Amino acid sequence: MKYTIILCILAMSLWACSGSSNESHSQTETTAAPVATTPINENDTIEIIASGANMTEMRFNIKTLKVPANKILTIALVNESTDATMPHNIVFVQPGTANDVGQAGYKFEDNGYVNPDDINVIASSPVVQINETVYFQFTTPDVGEYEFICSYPGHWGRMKGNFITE
Ligand SMILES: [Cu+2]
Repeated sequence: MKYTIILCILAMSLWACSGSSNESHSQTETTAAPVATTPINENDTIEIIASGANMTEMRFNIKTLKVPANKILTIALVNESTDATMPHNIVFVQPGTANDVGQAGYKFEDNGYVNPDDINVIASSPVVQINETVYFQFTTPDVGEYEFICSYPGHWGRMKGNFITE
């Protein structure tokens, strides 16, 4: 009787082990899946998630945002960070200007860390605090390959990606 129970427990833990390893395997695949969003229709809202509890973990959940050119786009920027020192924004900029816009941003806290006169800024979101979501809308530029960053001080080097309109 005891043996049977032990065998049962053994069998169950083996099954549980293989089950959980399968789970983590598929989870890894999900994380590694292509991060580009597919083209969207006008009036769709694109959700972009910023996360990470510190300066090395902070990230956007997408590396490439691909959308139609010259359309009104609504972005929902979600801040899933759990650390209050991690506010974020998202700033869409002209090609090759991510570093310049990012570096200039820290002087403009009152304008969400974006220089209001910066001609390289296409659009920028308000700053979103942790556990909050901000929505903002803008018209996408002509067909091209642009960039996006978080211009919160110290973030733009890590939090950046490609913004493609087609
Ligand atoms: Cu940020």
